[in-house]
Amino acid sequence: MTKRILTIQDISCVGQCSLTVALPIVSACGVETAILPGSVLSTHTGGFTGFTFKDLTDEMPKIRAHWEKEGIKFDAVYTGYLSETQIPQSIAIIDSCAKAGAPIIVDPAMADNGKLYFGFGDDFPSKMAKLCAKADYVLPNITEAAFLTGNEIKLSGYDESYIDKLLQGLIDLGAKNALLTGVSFDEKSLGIALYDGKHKQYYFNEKINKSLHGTGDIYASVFTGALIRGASPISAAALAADFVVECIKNTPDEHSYGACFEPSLSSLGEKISKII
Ligand code: PXL
Repeated sequence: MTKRILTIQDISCVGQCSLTVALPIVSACGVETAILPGSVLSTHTGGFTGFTFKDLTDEMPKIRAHWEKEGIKFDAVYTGYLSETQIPQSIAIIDSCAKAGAPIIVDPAMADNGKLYFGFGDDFPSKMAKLCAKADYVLPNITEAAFLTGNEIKLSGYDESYIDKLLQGLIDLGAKNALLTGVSFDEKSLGIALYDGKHKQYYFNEKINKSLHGTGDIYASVFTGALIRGASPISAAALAADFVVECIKNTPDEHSYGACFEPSLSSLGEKISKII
């Protein structure tokens, strides 16, 4: 039977991130995708100025109450960029609308390249950590993992012991599995580390020296879609990494605000069929 997931994150109308990425990608994976927009912005907050922001937090308890009345439940919940007030609301929705045993996937989208995103205060990571505690899979980049675990941010020149500290810190928050993105031990490769509290696995790709907004959202969306279709966590993590590399390669230099994932969408379902 087709699975139905819920994804909670913002709509950035223009910018190839959050819901405009999650909805097409998870759907292309063959998974019904219900959405809950936490806010509507004219664009994302990275690289644009003067964007609009409409907070929809007030709608969240009303939407939850209706779903509770209708008995609407989800086979997984996947959260992304949220504002502070949307974190407790998301936890309440997970508690009442996720089916028993439904995987909870948390992308703590709040920081990159050593800095919190525009508008997030220094106390935001501790709030996001509460949502991470509910996660079956938490998917931070290195900057986010360092903020969440209170470790120093190291963007290069680290070794495995640093990655181990971040991974263990994420598990200590309460997450069942930590999937860390943007891991690199040398100039040539970039990849992920997956840790379940006992075993650690890595997957690497060639490093492309191009950083594009929204690639974390593309990564989390492919991972979620593949996992819910039945792929193992490491094969979903690897497929998502390959997909992001393909999208970055398909993005012309003059396209600066996001990654062009659209040309790769049509082959995604077939790629998932090969790994399940
Ligand atoms: O890609 C993460 C993201 C999502 N939504 C909004 C953002 C960002 C990153 O900056 O600004 C609104």
